[in-house]
Amino acid sequence: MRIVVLAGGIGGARFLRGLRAAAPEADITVIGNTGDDIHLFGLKVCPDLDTVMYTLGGGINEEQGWGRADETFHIKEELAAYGVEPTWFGLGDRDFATHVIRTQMLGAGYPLSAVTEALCARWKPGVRLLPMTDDRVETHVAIQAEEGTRKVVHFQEYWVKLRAAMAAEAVVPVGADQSKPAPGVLEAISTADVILFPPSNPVVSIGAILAVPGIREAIAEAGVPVVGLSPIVGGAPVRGMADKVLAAVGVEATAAAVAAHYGSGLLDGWLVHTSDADAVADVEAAGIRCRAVPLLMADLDATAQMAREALTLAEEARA
Ligand code: FO1
Repeated sequence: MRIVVLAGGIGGARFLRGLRAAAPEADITVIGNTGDDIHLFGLKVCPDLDTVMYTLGGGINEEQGWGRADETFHIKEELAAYGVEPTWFGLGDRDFATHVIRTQMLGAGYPLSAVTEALCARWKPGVRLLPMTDDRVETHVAIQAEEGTRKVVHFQEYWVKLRAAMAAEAVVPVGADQSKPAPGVLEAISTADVILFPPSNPVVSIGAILAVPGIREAIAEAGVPVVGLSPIVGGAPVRGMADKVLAAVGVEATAAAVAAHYGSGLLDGWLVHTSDADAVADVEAAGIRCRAVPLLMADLDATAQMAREALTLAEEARA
């Protein structure tokens, strides 16, 4: 079975570990979000691609959900000693090697998709990891500055430095509208047997991927079941601060509202957590099959069970 998964960072990567366990025979292609990418110290950092690669490749810092295990931060400390900014983004020594090689290969003319393939040759994630595009896309966030004027900051500054402490007035994947799907992306979608939206951030992760012209249309026209899993449980994100960016796009932080945001034009099925069973009727009324199942990725078995539920709902929607 060919499965295509649109994935962001931590939530998407953890879900993929469960999916691999639930469907070991499946051929899984991940379309990874690159809107979180940031250029630091002359290096290109791809947080969501690296989180998927490290998580599935066994190198992730498990508690954090990002960055490498067994990390040290000598380079970061030395840069800070020189007074170089930013100091608020925790790049570890092991992680720096990934960004050095990526930047070196990009500088030699390799597209991001080829770089990602080369990095995955080491990590062997057990899935095909494709960036959503080879073109530069970086999500920026408009916030209310002190003196009541608006300021635009890079998504990572909003997320990591500012901890999303203030409302996001607008979230823009800069460059998306001029970008093209990376090689293999549209082909993977058109040959998929099922397409999954894991519990990634609906705005800055799944939303950024859908903002690449051609991807949303390809999914809508794929003619195969598209099933998503709610990242919102009981009116709040299970992890992260998705509610902050959902508000920026006028979407209420509820399981039903996120399903409606994706729309029945995209989604055939939607899983909500058992505590949100009262949302099932609303989602079904929107023309999307819905089921309430446990959606907390407490461990591999729980996550694998979620993946099985998603694949089962997809088969019901296919019929
Ligand atoms: N997240 C943080 O909250 N603090 C950090 O210092 C931080 C550093 C970092 C370095 C590399 C990387 O790949 C990810 C990193 N993240 C950090 C997570 C990152 O902001 C998020 O994973 C995504 O961008 C959102 O999904």
